[in-house]
Amino acid sequence: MTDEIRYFPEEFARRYREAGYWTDETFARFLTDAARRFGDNEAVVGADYLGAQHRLSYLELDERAAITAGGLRAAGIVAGDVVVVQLPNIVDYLVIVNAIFRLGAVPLFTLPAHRRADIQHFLNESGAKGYIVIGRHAGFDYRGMVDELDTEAVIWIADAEPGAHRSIAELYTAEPVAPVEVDPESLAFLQLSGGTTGIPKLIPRTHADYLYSVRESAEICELDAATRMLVVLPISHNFTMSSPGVLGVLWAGGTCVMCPDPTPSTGMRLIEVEQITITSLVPPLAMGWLAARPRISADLSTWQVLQVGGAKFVAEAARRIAPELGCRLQQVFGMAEGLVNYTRPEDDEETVATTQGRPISPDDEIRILTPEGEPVTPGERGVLYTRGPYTIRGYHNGVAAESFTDDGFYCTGDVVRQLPGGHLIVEGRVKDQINRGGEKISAEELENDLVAHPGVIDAVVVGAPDEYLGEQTCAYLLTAEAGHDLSGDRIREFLRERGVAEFKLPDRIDFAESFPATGVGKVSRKALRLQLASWIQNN
Ligand code: OOB
Repeated sequence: MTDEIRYFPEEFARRYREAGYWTDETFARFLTDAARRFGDNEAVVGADYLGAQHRLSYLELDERAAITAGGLRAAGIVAGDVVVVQLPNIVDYLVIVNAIFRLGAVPLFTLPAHRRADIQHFLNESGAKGYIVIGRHAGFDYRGMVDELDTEAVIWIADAEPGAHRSIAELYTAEPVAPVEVDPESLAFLQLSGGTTGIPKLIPRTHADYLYSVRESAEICELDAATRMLVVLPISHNFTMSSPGVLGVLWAGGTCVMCPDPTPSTGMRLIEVEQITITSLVPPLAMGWLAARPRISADLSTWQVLQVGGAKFVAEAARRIAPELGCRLQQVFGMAEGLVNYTRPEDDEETVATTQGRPISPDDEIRILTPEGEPVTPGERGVLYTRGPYTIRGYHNGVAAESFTDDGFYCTGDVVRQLPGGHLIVEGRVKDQINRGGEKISAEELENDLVAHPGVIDAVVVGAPDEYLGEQTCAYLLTAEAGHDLSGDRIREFLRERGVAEFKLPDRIDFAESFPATGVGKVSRKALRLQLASWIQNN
């Protein structure tokens, strides 16, 4: 199947090709090319879906991906087909995703934390032909969830009950297949947007645009064949995937070490045992690791870099990283839609502690605008708009077109200011999203789920400051008068039954008799936020 959609206007595509940003490289060949260059180097270390430990070389990983691709093809998966992937950080993740790529098929990366409502939406919205999911992980049984899905997609459950579903073991015994030829400017995979609207959006990334960001990220972060990355955050997240992430490591010939859980004790033990050089964390985890360091006796002397991103890392915590953990900090401010900023190895300590970095590419165009859409005076704060060689021009199926300007800039919804050297400081945001320690929650989506309860007349969701998470999620509910015995716990239970993921459940639920209104009669989220902030301070 050929992919007729052009993801960038030709004028820009030509420019990015001529600048050498976009090449003929594709994800179909990615691992095979790496195996040719790095053969017997260790590519991945970690557990498989049954808990058995593995150390796979580049050649072994590529061979497994070739066989798995054969299994997918035998089941009818062909180029252009979408396959939803929901796996934790296990070695199978890299085998399966590279197998999908090899066929020119299109993985859709979901998080292990997603639940039925999200997965159903992703299956529908992408027209997926396959869904590959772990059976049981972190106390949750995905098999029960799978049985409630309404889909025609072929489903593979990692450790399926015999007879009930296909197991991924079936994929591991086929005839190997060679990588197919695909257009480098066609769709490579679908990534998920953190979400600001009522429905989670799918982000179409092409081979050429994404590989450019992977190669440059690996260069900026100085990865090479000696790199040993501890993979703590879910691989499906753009940060862990490509900033520089597992793809950056595989491009550079290094080793990805899968971390089974994000606790500081597990992480630091693995840093010592596996001689880790780099890892990445969201701010709450970085704070947790700082707090735990004194009581963990681990030799962390190989550890060179800790990347922190996904949410604002406060300068006070940033300054503690080098003295207390013994490694260098790198701040990362990125988005699955494209633009990624890094502080650089050559930046001075103050820049690393107080900024969120500068863009990857000289052709990342940055506009910082006032609410009226005028450019701010340089150095002043405003809303960040961006366009460039790896930033999307639209969402999958054309949804939320209002997030893009007529001339193709993506409105990030982040409020930033830019220093003369190009570094950005994230100051806040205008989008209707809660950033709960790096996990993004759309206020509108959650409000829609809340008003689905028969006892709820209206709902407003806002973020409130939280010392650990940065923000917590608070829901205000206007309730019907009688007949419903409501409590926060009952509401949470209702959301769970609807298939809403645990990380989206409100931390606080308040029942209100009315909502403060703005002058134009809309609910004032600002007033609610202030009310909450003062409540939190006094409790
Ligand atoms: C990363 O990607 P997403 O798509 O989950 O979320 C993007 C949003 C940004 O628009 C911004 O609001 C926030 O997350 N964000 C940060 C930040 N990094 C991301 N806000 C403040 N400081 C930071 N350092 O979160 C993501 C993607 C690639 C690399 C790193 C993070």
